Formats: sequence, C-alpha cells, structure tokens
Amino acid sequence: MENISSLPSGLADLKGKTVLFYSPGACSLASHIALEETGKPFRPVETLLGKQQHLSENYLAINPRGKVPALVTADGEVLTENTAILTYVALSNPDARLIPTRILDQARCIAQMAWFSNTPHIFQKAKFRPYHFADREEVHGDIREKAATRFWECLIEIDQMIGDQTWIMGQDYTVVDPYAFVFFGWGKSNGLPMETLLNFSRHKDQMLERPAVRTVLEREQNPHFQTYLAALR
Ligand SMILES: N[C@@H](CCC(=O)N[C@@H](CS)C(=O)NCC(=O)O)C(=O)O
Repeated sequence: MENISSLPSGLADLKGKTVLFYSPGACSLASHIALEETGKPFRPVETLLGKQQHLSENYLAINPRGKVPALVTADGEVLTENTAILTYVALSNPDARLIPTRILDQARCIAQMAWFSNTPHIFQKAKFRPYHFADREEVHGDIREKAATRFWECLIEIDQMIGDQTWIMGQDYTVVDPYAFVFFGWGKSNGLPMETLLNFSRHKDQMLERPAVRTVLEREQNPHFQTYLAALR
C-alpha cells in the first residue's frame, strides 16, 4: 500500500493517474468506494490521521486544511470535500451509473450528501473533539453527550429515509450510498445498537455484497467493518 510518506513532495509527480488520499476508517471511505466502483485505475494513497500524516508538509501542499479525502485528477488538479469528489467521480464516469441523469435528481443527491457532511459528521466530530466547539473543559462532557444523542438521531433518520427502498435515493445505487455507509461504521464502532436499525442494517449488508466495497474495506483494513468482513470470510 502506497503511503504519503513515500511520495516525493509537490503535485508535479502526481500527474497521469487519479490519486485519492484517504485514511482507513475516515469519511474518505465514501470517495474511496466510489472511485473503486468506476472500475478505472487510480492511486489510493494512505494518509494516516493517527500518525498526523494529514498535517505533514507533503499533504498540506495538497490540502492546506489538512483533511482527508483529497483527490488529485490525472491533470494534477486538486478537489477536496466528499460531496464534491463524489459528485465529480459520478458525473465524470457516466458508464458507472453512480448518479441519476435528471438534473433535479442529481441536485437531490448533492443535498443528501451536504446533510451528511454538515450534520451527522459534525456531531461525530463534536463527540470526539468537543474542544473544537468550546474552550471551557467543564462543558466538554455536555457537548459529548449531546453530540452522541444527536448522532444517534441522525442514524435513525437515515434508517427512515431508506425505509423499504433498495438504496438511499430509491431503486438505484448512487454515490450517496457509500457516504451513508461511513456513518453505519462509525455507529458500530461507537457501540450503538446498529442492529436495531433494520433498514440501515439491510443497506449495510447490500453494501458488503458489492465487490468494490469489499476491495476497499480490505485495502483500508477498515477498522469499523472488520467483524462483518470476518463473518463473510
Ligand atoms: N467536510 C469534509 C470533512 C473532511 C474531514 O473532516 N475529514 C476528517 C476525517 S473523517 C479529517 O481529515 N480529520 C482530520 C482532522 O480534523 O485533523 C468532507 O466531507 O470531505
């Protein structure tokens, strides 16, 4: 597995093939799966949050915000934010059918992904990093508690939006599905009773049946899905 520490610095050397910078278990999983679903070759480059590699000089030259994911196109252009990367991957690979063709339906996918990015993701962040939301340590416990409750409510909302549909947006698989899958994994690792969310659990099982999803989970050695993968082996 290629790691950012072994890359020469600067973007110039990255031209020629799409590159994805990801960290195992992070929200970058969504973009990682979407790229794998296209069936086209790309370079996945591990950028370990746990080793602070997202704050290395090499990575900050690519994404000065120091967040994963970041995508570098074959032309050497950088794109950040899951919502943008997922939309770009889907629209630039129409044969992979990862987004509806009707513009209004495409906008609905973007709306759903924007909510993932600005709501459940932020509650998960607040649960683990309350110091980003308040300086006074005495309120961090309160922030953690409220964020955990609100994160769980988001998972319930995702379960309800799936309902008896096959995928998040309806009959067809879209890039919205791997993004939702990220939150299932986080919920599981948070120790939440994910099995009680029947629709979301079915969605997770369907995701695990997809070859691209299995390939990426194995490549990442994604910590949130190891028990499910072990049961499938
Ligand atoms: N809104 C961004 C969020 C990116 C983000 O916060 N990524 C996290 C990993 S899940 C990260 O890189 N965290 C590193 C840090 O905050 O230090 C997106 O959806 O791409």
